[in-house]
Amino acid sequence: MTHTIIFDTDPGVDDAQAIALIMAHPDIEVLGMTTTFGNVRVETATRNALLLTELAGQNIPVAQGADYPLVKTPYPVPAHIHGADGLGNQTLDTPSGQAEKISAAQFIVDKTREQPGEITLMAVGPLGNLAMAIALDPDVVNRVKQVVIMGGSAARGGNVTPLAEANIFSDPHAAKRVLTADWPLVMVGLDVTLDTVITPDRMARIAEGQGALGKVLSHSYDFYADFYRSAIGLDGCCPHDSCAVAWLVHPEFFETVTGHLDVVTEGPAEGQTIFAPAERQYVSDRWSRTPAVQVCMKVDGEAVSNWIEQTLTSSSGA
Ligand SMILES: [Ca+2]
Repeated sequence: MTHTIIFDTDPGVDDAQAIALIMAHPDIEVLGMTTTFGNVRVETATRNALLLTELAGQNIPVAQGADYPLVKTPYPVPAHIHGADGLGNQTLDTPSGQAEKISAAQFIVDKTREQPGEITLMAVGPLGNLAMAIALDPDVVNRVKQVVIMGGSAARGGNVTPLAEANIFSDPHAAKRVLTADWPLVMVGLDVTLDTVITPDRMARIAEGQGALGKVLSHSYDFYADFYRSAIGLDGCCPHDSCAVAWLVHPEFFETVTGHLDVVTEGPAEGQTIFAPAERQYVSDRWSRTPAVQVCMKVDGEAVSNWIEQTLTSSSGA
C-alpha cells in the first residue's frame, strides 16, 4: 500500500532522519513538505528541507509556514540541542531550489482539494500550519485520510517542562485546535519515542548507506548525541520524528489506545496534553467531549530502530 503524505516539519536533527526515511521508503509518496518554526526559525527550516531533498537527489515541493506561535511569545530556539543551523552546526551548501509561492496552510488546503480522502498529514513540529489550514478552510478536516502527529505525552511527563512535550509547548493554542479537531488523528508522543533509541553503531551504518545525505545526518546526530549524553546519560538518540513515520508503515510495532485529547494553553501546565482513555469513567464527561483519537502508549522500540536502519541502508528502501 502506498501512503501519500504531506510532511510538516521543523528540521531539526530528528526531523532530518525522518525526512531521509520518507524519501527512501518505497511505500511512501511525498507530495510536499511544509515548514514551521520550532527547532529553528522557519527560514532555516525551509532551507534545511530543501537542502535535504537535494542531497537525496529528489525534487519535493517545500511550502513555508508558521514563523511564530498563534498566541504566545516564543522562547529562543533550542540551539544547544539541534545547533543554530538545526543540523548540529555544520558547513551546509545553499540549496538551489526555492520554496513554493504559497503558504504551508494553503498548500495543505489545495492538495487535499485535489486528492480528497487520500492524503495523510504527518506533523512532527509545532502545529501552527495545521491549525491555520483549519482556519483557512474548516472542511479540510473532512478531506484528509488521517493525521499523524509526533508530539505530546499521555503518561510520560514532559521534556521541555515537567509536563509538556516540546512541539506542543511551542504552540499550545495551535495544538489544542489540531488535537481536538474532528479528523482521524493518531498521536505518537513521548510515551513511545522515549522507548526507541538509535545507537551510535546503528547511526554509523545509516551514514554509510545514505551517501551525501548520510554525512549531514551523521554530523547532526553526533551533535544531538552529545546533548542526550550530557542531559540524560543516554548513549544514543531518541528518533522522535522517525517514530511517527514508523507508525504509518508499521502500526503493529505500537499499541494504541482510543480516547480524547485536550491541551493546556496557559499557566504552569502550559503545553501539557491531557489524555482520557475512552474506556475510563470520570466524574463528568468534561474530559471526553473532544472527538475520539488514537494515542500510542507502547512500542517495540527495537523493531522500530531495526526498521529505521533497514530502510536507510537498503538501496531500494525496505
Ligand atoms: Ca520536529
